Amino acid sequence: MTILDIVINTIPNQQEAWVWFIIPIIIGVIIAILVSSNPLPDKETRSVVILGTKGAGKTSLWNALRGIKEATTPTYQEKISQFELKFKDKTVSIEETNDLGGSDSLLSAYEGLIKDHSFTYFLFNINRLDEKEEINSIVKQLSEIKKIIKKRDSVGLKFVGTHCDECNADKNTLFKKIQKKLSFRKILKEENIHLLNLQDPKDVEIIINEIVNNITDYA
Ligand SMILES: Nc1nc2c(ncn2[C@@H]2O[C@H](COP(=O)(O)OP(=O)(O)OP(=O)(O)O)[C@@H](O)[C@H]2O)c(=O)[nH]1
Ligand SMILES: [Mg+2]
Repeated sequence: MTILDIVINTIPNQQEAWVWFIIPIIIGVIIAILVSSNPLPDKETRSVVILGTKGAGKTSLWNALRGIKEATTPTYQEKISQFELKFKDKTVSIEETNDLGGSDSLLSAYEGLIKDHSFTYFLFNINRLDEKEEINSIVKQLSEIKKIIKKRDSVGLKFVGTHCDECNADKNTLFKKIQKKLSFRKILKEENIHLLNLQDPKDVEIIINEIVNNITDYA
């Protein structure tokens, strides 16, 4: 167990101000490791993983990628069967996987999802960055993802700040706020994050385009 693990495990029980002062440093260290993986899917990418906090929009994103227009309910674990993702004249096959809920009790299921050559989108609600529960959850989940990614070959990760439509700030201001809240230096670069409204098909198209145009066409 590293010092980082010890600090992460004590955070949920601590209410003192100093704990919240060091959080950007802790998350910043984890993010520095994560963003050193691939910033984009690539020709070797074989599976897509969508993780993140409760209610961030994981199921909404899976539904939008599959063209399903349904209201979502909180997820425990749902199978996502293999499907084809199209953008203009290109098609790629997305491997069967699971849609996991954002509860910390599902951290142990991440190991089976993040395989060699997988690309992870990590979702969080940008309007909840002032809430301790959201920050706790981000720390725990990123810490688990970091441990798994270190054991895998050729993996990538990108952050997705969701619910952009529910705040009044422009994207530049939002990006700066996220940088300040989540990383102690400017570790998080614009290439490492999307700021989206997942209810807007044009915003979802940004992700579809990114996956389809970077993945090998093996459908
Ligand atoms: N306005 C807005 N609503 C969103 C956005 N993304 C998701 N939602 C809504 O937020 C709620 C939660 O979305 P889900 O897709 O169920 O979230 P989830 O991450 O799968 O949640 P869990 O399965 O509980 O972890 C739903 O009512 C969505 O319609 C967004 O970008 N903007
Ligand atoms: Mg869900």
